[in-house]
Amino acid sequence: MGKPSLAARLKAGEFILSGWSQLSDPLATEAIAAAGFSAICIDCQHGYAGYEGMKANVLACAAGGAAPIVRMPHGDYAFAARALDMGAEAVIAPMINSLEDAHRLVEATRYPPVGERSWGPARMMHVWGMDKDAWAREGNTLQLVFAMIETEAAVAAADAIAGVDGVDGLFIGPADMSLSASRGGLVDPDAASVLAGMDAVAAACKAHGKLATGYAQTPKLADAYRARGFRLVCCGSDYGFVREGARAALEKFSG
Ligand code: 3PY
Ligand code: MG
Repeated sequence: MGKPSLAARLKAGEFILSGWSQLSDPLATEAIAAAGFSAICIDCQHGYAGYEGMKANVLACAAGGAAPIVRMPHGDYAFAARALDMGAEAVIAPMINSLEDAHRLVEATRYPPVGERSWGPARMMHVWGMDKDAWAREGNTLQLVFAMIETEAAVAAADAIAGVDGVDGLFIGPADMSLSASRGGLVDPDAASVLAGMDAVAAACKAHGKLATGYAQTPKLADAYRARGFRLVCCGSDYGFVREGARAALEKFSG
């Protein structure tokens, strides 16, 4: 791989805005990369990609020059390992609410001695130009693992989760975080509970030398993350881009 990895860019202090693939359309993913997003998250939890969609969109990221990130389906650790084997530079795991969840995640996604990820990196060795010994040494540091903090329980456990060896960072889900804090009363990514969750995650990541990251439904939220030292913010889905583009075109053409 000629370009610096996502891991290297983040560890060097770069702030990265990532796009978001919900539609599982490789052409849309490639277009988002061409527009300048240097990373794109393929959402396999609430987006429409299954395994084949994930595969096609990882390749589309490569074609468009963006780092592929995969949000795995909730609790599907086998899928996470397959996404890493396919070429995800980072995996985002939804609903990591406890130390036990974090250990389960690490077990599936990290090679020994950190975890128990099973060996099968044929494509990865090719992409990174490494032989098996080099990949066994480097794989755990070239591919990132993020634990999603998106419930009250997860916020309470954020410090413990950030302290787990093999977890590279925490990733906030503001919609679920506000839903959990309000006991189902509201979904408001800009809610005070989300800002408090951001502070807790920023402090936990700082204490353990990990990366604070998150999803931003609005530009205001992206700014709030950035002000707190978050380094990777996912925003702007393909679905939203199509809807907003269509709305703007209607306004323009209807005079
Ligand atoms: C949330 O806001 O809950 C998310 O999972 C972001 O996609
Ligand atoms: Mg969520």
